[in-house]
Amino acid sequence: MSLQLPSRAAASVKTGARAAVLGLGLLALGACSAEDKDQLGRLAMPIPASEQAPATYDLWKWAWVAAMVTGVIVWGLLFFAAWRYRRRSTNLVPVQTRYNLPLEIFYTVAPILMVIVFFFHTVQTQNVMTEIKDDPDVTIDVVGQQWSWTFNYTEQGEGGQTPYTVGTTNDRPTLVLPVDQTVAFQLHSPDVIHSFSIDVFLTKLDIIPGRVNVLQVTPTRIGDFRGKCFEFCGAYHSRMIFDVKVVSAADYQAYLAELQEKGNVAPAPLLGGSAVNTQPGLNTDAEGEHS
Ligand SMILES: [Cu+2]
Repeated sequence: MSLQLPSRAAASVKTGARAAVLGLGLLALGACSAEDKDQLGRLAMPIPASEQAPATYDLWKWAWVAAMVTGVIVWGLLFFAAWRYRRRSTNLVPVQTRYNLPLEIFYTVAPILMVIVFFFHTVQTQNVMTEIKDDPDVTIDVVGQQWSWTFNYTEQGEGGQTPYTVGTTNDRPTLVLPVDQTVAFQLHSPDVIHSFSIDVFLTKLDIIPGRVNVLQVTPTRIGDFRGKCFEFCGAYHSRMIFDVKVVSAADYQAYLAELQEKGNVAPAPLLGGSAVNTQPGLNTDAEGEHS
């Protein structure tokens, strides 16, 4: 049984429903701040801040567009078929089609083509992300350890020494990077698998114990950002956050000099191992070691 309304009443119910949906939609959009709307436009991606980032951003954006187009076609065909070939009377069965060769060829070939296109663009993006130049401007040896980071500004101090910062679970470290310079991150782990990323760079790489993975990024925007470990690595994984400051070349040199002045300098990069377990702050019994 279906609800029968007089046609004029039905029309006004429809108009009312449409107005309500439109009103709610406008209200929802109106409630968004300009920042939210901007985020919607970027489909929640952070604003890219590296030379490599646009490749990931484009892949993300166009994958969404492709998915939406596919969705609209599939939903359209579904509703069209359901409506067009609906059962029109109780004693008449609609035409039962068992085979339709052109249609079957279409829905076999179309997804294969889509996968090929996605694969092609994914490989292209991956090539941008993993490209390694022979002469990066700056090399930073990064150690991801349970559960913080050590950043070694490799051989960038006086006399080829290495200024460094060490974070602990209690004390979030800061990574300082020069703008518009290619930075090679050499990634080390003395314990378990971690993953290194600064979200605005739209790239990341796993850190595997026993091998050195290299990620090269060229920051393009001065500012304060945030990085973190993207691989669940144990109880305090959530503390593996670090601050990132992208600064001018002059400010970068000043920062290195400051580290040097504070005595945060070593003859060679600190790559974890036994040093990690003796870090101040990691051992909760070692009261007072951590300031
Ligand atoms: Cu981790």
